[in-house]
Amino acid sequence: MFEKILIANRGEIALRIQRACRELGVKTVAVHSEADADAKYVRLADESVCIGPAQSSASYLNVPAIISAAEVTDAEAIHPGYGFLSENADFAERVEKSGFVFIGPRPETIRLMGDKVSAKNAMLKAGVPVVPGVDGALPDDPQEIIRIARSIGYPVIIKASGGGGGRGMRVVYTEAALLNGVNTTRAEAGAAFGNPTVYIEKFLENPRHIEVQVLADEYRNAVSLGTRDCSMQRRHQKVVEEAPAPGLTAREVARIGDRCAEACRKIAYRGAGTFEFLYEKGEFFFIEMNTRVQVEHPVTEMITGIDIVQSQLRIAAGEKLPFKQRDIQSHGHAIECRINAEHPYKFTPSPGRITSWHVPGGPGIRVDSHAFANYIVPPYYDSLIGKLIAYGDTREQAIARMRIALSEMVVEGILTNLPLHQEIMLDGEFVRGGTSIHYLEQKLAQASRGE
Ligand code: MV4
Repeated sequence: MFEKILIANRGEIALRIQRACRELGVKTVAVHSEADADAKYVRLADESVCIGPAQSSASYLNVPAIISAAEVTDAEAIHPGYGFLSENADFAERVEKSGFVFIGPRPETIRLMGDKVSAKNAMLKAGVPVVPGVDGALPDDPQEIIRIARSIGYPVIIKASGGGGGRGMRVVYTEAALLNGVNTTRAEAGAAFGNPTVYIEKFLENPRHIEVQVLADEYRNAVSLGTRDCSMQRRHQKVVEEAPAPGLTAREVARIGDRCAEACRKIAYRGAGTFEFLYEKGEFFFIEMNTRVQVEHPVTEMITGIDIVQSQLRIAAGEKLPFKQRDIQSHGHAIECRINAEHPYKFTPSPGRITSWHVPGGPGIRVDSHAFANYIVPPYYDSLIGKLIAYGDTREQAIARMRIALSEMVVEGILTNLPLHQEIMLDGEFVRGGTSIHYLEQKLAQASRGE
C-alpha cells in the first residue's frame, strides 16, 4: 500500500477519500484553493498545500500546481475524486509521466470513454447492449444522414461525441428538422468540445437511468457491484439515488452485471467504473461509461458492504481483487439525498455561512459531508454540501429512515433543498418506485403551475 497520497479535490469527496486512507494507514496531502484554506478536509489532512486562487481553473484544475504539490510532499499517488480532473486523460498521463500513480483507469481507457463514439463502439464489441442506432460517427453527406435517421426511425437524438452528461445533444422529431439539427449540434460541439463529431441514436422517450458499478484490477479480474437508479434528476443533476434499482429481477441484474464485468475484462479496465444505461420496457441500453468514483457511490457501499474508495486505492497499489463475483452479495436497500446549498424550488445557489448545523443519526443513517456550524459555503464551486444516506432491510424501511433523518436535519443560515427531499420521500410515485428520468421535472412544472 502507498505511504502517502495526494487528494486532488475538495469538499465531501476529499474527506471521504481521507477516511479511506486513514483506515488503510495511508498519509494524506490535501491541496486547496485560497477559498478553501479553512476547510475541514484541509485541517484533517496530514499535510496541505495551497495550489492557487479560488476559481477552479487556477487551483483544482491547475495541473502543474498539483504535480508540484505531489513532488514537494513526496506523495506516491494522486486520487482525483469526481469532477475537476478526474476524467481528464491528459492529466492522468501527466501524473504517470511525472512518476506518480494515478488512482483510476489507464489514460488510454479514460480517453476511449471520453469519446462517446469510441466508447459505444468498444461496448458494442464487448457485448454490452447499446442504444439502437448506427455505430460510428455520422457522415457529412446529407442524403446519407437522412437515410440513417429513416432506418433508425423518429424521434432520433443527435449527440456530440465529445459531450456527455447531457451536454451537446438535440432531439429531432421529424425529417424536416434533421439536417438543421445535425448542423447546429455539430457547430455547438465544435465550439464547446473542439470536436464537431456527432452520432445519432433512437430517442428513448421515457426511460429510467440505471447504472452498474464495477471494480476491476490490473489482472483482468472484474466484478459488478449491482445497480443504482439515478432517474430522480433535474437538468442532468441527480437529486436522489438508490441501490439497487427498484423493480428489477435478480436475473436481470445478474445478466447486465455479468455483461459489464466481462466488458471490463475485455478492455482491460482498471479501477472503479460505472456503466450508465437507459432502461425502458425491460431492456438496458448503454449510453456512457464513467471512469471515476461517483457522488452516489455510498448507496452501493451500503448494500454490498464493500468500500469502493478503499478498493480504488488497493487496485492502484497493484493488489488483486480480494473477491470473486459469487462472493458479492447485496443486502437491503439504500437511498441517497444530495443536500445542496440552493433554493429548494428555484434552484438558485445559496452560498454563505451555515449558522446552525445538526445532522441526523440512528440505525442505517450515514452522512458524508465536509460542512459544520460556521462553515462558509464558497460561491465558486458546486452547491453540494453533503449527502444523506439511509439504509434499510427493505426499500420501505430505507424511505422511512430517510424521512426521519430529513426531519432531524437542521441547516440554518443558507437555503438548502431539504424541503424538496422531504417532498420526494412522500411522493406516491417515488414510493411506488421506478419513475422515469422526466418525473421530477414534470412534478416541479406541475407544482409551479399550482396543480
Ligand atoms: C438519451 C436519452 C434518450 N434517448 N439517449 C442525457 C445525458 C447523457 N448521459 C445521455 N442523455 C440522454 N440520452 C437516447 N438515445 C435521454 C437522455 C437524457 C437523460 C439521461 C440520463 C439521465 C437524465 C437524462 C435527462 C434528459 C435526457
